[in-house]
Amino acid sequence: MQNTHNHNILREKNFSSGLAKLGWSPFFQDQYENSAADSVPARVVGVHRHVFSVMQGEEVFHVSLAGRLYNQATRIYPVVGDWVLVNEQVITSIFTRNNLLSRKTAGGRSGRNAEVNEEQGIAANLDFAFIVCGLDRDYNPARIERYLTLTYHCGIEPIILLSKSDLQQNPEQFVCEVEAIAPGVPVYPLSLYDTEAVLRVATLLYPHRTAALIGSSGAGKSTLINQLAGKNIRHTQAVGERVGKGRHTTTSRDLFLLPGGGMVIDNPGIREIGLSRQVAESMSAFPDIEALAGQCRFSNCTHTCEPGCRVLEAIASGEISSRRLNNYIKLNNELDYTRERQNKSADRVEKERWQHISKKVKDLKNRRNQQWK
Ligand SMILES: Nc1nc2c(ncn2[C@@H]2O[C@H](COP(=O)(O)OP(=O)(O)OP(=O)(O)O)[C@@H](O)[C@H]2O)c(=O)[nH]1
Ligand SMILES: [Mg+2]
Ligand SMILES: [Zn+2]
Repeated sequence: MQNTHNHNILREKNFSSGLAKLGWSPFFQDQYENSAADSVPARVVGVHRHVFSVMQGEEVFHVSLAGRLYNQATRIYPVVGDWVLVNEQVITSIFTRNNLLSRKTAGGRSGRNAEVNEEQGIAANLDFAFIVCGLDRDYNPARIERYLTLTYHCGIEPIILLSKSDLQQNPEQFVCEVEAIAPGVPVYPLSLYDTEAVLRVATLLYPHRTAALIGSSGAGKSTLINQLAGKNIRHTQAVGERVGKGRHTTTSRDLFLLPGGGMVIDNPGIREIGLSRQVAESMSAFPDIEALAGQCRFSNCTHTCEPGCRVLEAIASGEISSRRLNNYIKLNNELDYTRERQNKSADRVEKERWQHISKKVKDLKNRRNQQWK
């Protein structure tokens, strides 16, 4: 039977080189040495509801998740890039992650009691996150700042790729602009028609490194994967041809092993990156403004009109651009909105609780009245 065959391959102990190719490191080896002898490590390369594709060596197997893990209160669910232990086509445990790229989901739609700010894991154990932003109407420095905040918060090194550079006369101008908002972060132009640029990305991933591609729908993430792979392994589609409510061409997250040795994870475009409270509070994309804000005369300074505002001084002297301050303030406002929503939902929960209690009291009264009759 196919399953038994798979399992026998999985059990082969001579896997070290195969694992290294998939990004295995001493961090995981240490964990493995303390684990049950009859399970083997594998890397999650695809998640399809309750079926997980895992890779071991060159082969991909489809496995399920042990009910015990599924029902755990902590609910650690494998994501693409995770290292897991597999025994008899079942994932029996998930290795502690090096890092996890995650974002806040809007929540609340799936049920009244759904958490407003649920963290959704995107990918685990990454060496980089490639923030892909097209130099077409997708271009939006404020959005890049938000992606940066997200990656910093997750402890993942960002690299910015300005795709569709062929659509601009002077792409270097955009590179400079983005470099100014992302101090110390590599920013590269990228184009479908520029093999050298694609090669540069491939080199960043060699050997055995893993990167996730994030960016809006239509930014060119899958196009890049196809170029790195040297063949069409991902379906792509022109922005204008996208139909239906989803609009996203890519709908699944998958990890691909590239011929050059690296690994990339394709993601569906993120329509809106919700920042969780902790992320927004960390605000790491604006360390310059944060440092200045700490020196303002008033501790609750809004940096809009207050006397003794160090941030406004820095803008007057040209140290910081006013556009950058605007983005900082916008992010702050979003944080307030998130808080407000959290509080609102707490109020609603409280209200519902009281409605429930008062109904019970009413029922009880009615029953009592009936007894007396
Ligand atoms: N001119 C130009 N067009 C590009 C380039 N890269 C991608 N495109 C086009 O942009 C469109 C969208 O590309 P995709 O790769 O499907 O975008 P995506 O980021 O994967 O989108 P989702 O899967 O929806 O998240 C396609 O029509 C591509 O041909 C580029 O470098 N130059
Ligand atoms: Mg895609
Ligand atoms: Zn101030």
